[in-house]
Amino acid sequence: TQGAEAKDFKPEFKDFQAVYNEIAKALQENDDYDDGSYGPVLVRLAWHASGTYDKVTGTGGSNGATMRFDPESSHGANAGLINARNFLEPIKAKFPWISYSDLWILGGVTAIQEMQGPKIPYRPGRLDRDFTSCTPDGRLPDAAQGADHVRNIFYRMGFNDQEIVALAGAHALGRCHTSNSGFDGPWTFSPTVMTNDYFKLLINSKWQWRKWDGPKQYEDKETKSLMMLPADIAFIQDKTFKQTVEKYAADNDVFFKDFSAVIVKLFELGVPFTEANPTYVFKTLEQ
Ligand code: CCH
Repeated sequence: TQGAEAKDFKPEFKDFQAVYNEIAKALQENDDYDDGSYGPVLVRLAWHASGTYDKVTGTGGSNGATMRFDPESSHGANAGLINARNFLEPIKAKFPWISYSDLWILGGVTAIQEMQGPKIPYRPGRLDRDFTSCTPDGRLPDAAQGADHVRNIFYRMGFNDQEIVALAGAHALGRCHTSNSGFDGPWTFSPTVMTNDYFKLLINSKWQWRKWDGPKQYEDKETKSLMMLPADIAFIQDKTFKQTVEKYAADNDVFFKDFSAVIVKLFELGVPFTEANPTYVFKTLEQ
């Protein structure tokens, strides 16, 4: 059934689990990328595909996978995500029945679970759209800005303050690349493992401006090997945000539970599911 065309094939749980397994195996096999994993960049692809959503107009969101096309593929915020899209191409070739938009989100779900994160329930049903559905530039957050900007961006998608902080915990993963954003470095010491370390470090480390030629960013005073963006430091400068940072720094289980719930919400923004779309919880490769 693997090679069947979309029109004559009704995929079930086992078919999506097979795609999950293939992504998970490719993550293991391609351990020469960045800090040893394509996981973080897959999470970022799923987030940038989803985070264009505008609740007022109902435009954007993960339904469509419009980042395949110009102008969205060339938006500054999406620099470097070609690596994630290319990583998933052989998976798409092996399972042609899955839409790009379902595949990109499954890539994010797989990456989070395989990097020891919480289970992320998944609903298929997204359909690909063409370039005419590309969203305008400027819908994703600008890392150089602070709490007001972050609120404006995420309120537009329909999130509240607690949900914004929970989502930001994804910065436990991955790093900034001067070639993509101009910023440089990882947020945590274990950028390929999902933890609440982002929150712990925000609270417990001393953050100072880094002295360098690049864009304004923070470094930890002690090791100078970690970074925070101005938009990250906003979460401890703003009293309301900071309370939630403290909650997640104190309890990884609470963070994992809230992170799972809010990333499911992110991944489903603007997706016209019907009653016929079941929710799947995938086994990790280890299980
Ligand atoms: Fe992020 N993020 N992000 N981010 N992000 C970057 C990298 C990752 C902001 C800015 C940046 C979320 C929210 C925000 C990831 C997940 C999420 C980079 C570096 C910048 C800049 C890109 C580069 O140079 O390659 C800002 C600003 C916000 C909010 O205000 C949310 C929400 C999520 C997911 C839920 C992940 C993962 C990465 C690492 C990517 C990699 O390639 O390692």
